[in-house]
Amino acid sequence: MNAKESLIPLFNDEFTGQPPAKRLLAHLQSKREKNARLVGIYCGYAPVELIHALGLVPATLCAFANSTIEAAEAVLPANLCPLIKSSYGFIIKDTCPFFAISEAVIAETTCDGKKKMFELISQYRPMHVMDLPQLPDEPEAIESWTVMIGKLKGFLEKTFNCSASDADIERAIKDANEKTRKMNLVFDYLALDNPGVGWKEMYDLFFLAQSATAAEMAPVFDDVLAKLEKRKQDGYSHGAKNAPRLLVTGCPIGGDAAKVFTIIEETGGAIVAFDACTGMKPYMQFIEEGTGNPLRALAERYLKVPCSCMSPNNMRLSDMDRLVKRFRPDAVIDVVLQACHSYNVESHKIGKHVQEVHGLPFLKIVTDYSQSDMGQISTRVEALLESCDKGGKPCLR
Ligand code: BJ8
Repeated sequence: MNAKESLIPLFNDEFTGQPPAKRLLAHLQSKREKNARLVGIYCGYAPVELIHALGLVPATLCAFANSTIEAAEAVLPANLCPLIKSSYGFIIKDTCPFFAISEAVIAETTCDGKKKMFELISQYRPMHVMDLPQLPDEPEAIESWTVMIGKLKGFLEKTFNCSASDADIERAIKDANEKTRKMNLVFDYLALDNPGVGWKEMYDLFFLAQSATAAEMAPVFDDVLAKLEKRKQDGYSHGAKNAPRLLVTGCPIGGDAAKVFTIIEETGGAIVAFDACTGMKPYMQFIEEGTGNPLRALAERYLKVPCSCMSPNNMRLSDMDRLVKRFRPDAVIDVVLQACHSYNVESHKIGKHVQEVHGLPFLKIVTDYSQSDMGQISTRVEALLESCDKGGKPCLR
């Protein structure tokens, strides 16, 4: 039996090997059985700490399946981002199990397509739209976003007939910081020369942590960290030893878009950093504790989410610097979902930064949720990995 066959999965349960959403759904259903009430979220700007402080549970809604796009295109234009089309298709086909058990939805004014899609689905659940300031460096931005988080609090309190004191929010902030701290201990294992974990197991963790509190995650983290340490001691490497290390940045990736991760690993690359809202972005910042104004502390943390809807989005470059320093990638891949104009335009700046400041090869992949471009992506990733072997620094666009 080789090392891989004898390996104990990080999550060794009835959901092992299944899509990570199944384990998350089971977690949320068990919460519902204990009378918890759920709030649907779509975006990295939704302040989940506030939801927890109110005694509610955040549920990330479905957005990553090609199968719901055809139905969506009966209403939405075909040349729209697949994430928006898929989200909408799930709602009109009534196939998102997380939406089915959510009693309200939080939306944000991020990109235009999402904003307009939210209008269309607002008829299905009580919805609160947060007006996101998009010039984060302007002094009014923090004032405005603090007000918006306060308005969200009012909406949730009214809709769910609940309340949260400053002390409740402060407790939720501490819990979130603990989750961030533990998650970063896991990330330390990706920074090793030969990481002992691949994208699927990382996604098992990312998915569950979207909704669970640090207290609920504590036994999971203990177990995962112990297994990762054992893998390290055993000299286990998820892929080939000394495989080229890839930092993947860009649009959120999940479900059918995760084909890119599969291709990278099958082509011989090791993914060492997941720079997206579906990966490490929620764990890049701590929230200031004990400020006396926890809503503002939340606003400060969420204004630092480096989304391409922000202008300028300088945080994305400084986060990139931190990630490159910590995870030492040999190349960077920017994944842009088709018709996502903001990430697509921003890609030029990211590529230039990666090559000129860090001297790393850069590959931009524009894709959707179909599987038809897998061969072409595979060829381009292979070329990138070869260039890493040769120490080349091409820009493959
Ligand atoms: S905070 S990245 S989760 S908006 S990919 S729908 S931007 S056209 S998903 Fe996102 Fe929040 Fe930003 Fe994160 Fe529009 Fe682009 Fe589609 Fe996007």
